[in-house]
Amino acid sequence: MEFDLLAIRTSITLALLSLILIFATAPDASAVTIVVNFVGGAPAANAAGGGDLTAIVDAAARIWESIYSDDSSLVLYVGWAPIGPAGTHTLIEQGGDPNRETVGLILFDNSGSVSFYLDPTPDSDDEYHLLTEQFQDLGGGPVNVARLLTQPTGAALGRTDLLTAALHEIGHALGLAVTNTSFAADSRDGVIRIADGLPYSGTVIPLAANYSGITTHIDAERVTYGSLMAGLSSDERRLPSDLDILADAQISRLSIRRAEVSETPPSLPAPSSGTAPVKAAASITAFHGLHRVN
Ligand SMILES: [Ca+2]
Ligand SMILES: [Ca+2]
Ligand SMILES: [Zn+2]
Repeated sequence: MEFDLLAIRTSITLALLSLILIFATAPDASAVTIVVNFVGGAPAANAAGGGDLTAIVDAAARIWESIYSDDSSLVLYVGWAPIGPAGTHTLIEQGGDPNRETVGLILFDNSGSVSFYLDPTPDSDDEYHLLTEQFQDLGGGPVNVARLLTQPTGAALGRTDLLTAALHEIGHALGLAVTNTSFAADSRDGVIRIADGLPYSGTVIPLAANYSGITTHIDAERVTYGSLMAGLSSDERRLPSDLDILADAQISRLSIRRAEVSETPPSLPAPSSGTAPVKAAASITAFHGLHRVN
């Protein structure tokens, strides 16, 4: 009898425990889910740091996932290939309402023309000693336009950060892609206007143009240096700025997870005071053509 009671208690406890586990491990009902699939290739011999491409792209995906609260999923195929520019993104499938990319391909260069830093600890930015945030009023109040980490140490010194390239290419997959029909519709006037309902509504994001027309990049000549979706240089890490976050939110009708934005990358709701001086556009000479995409 005593034994049976104990058995019953044990089974009730186990049942409760498994219920708790089910709830604890249930996926967030509303979250952007980015699934990363490695398709092959190996880094160039001049890459250093010892990190792994899939782990780095996964870390980049977690950063973007933490930013938006929509129930949406994106499958990304990633790999190394001798492409020339640091990274490329290609939209493979899109759909839904609102329209979003659902499947994409991201390749990183292994021709050796870019010397990548493969961060073995992609969840930590310890290799970069200085974080600079920039703010600029683009019509909707001073908004964060750059979260830039500089002063690299160790293997990060003199190299192009693969985590930054991954964050940048995922930024394309989340909306800023020429074949994305939402982007095509919104970019005809050369700017992305942040609509009511999003923070900093009234902000007008200028897009860069080149010989073939409007590009999928933020105009580095009109926005203070350091936006993730403006490009990237060696010896720096760029995290998504509020401007980058707003651009994809506007294009893909994504909701910004305001309650959780106080942590490292996004800090959307409260713009901090002060507009930092604009760094000379000369720094763009160090730009590693991230595009030639699409
Ligand atoms: Ca690290
Ligand atoms: Ca527009
Ligand atoms: Zn790009």
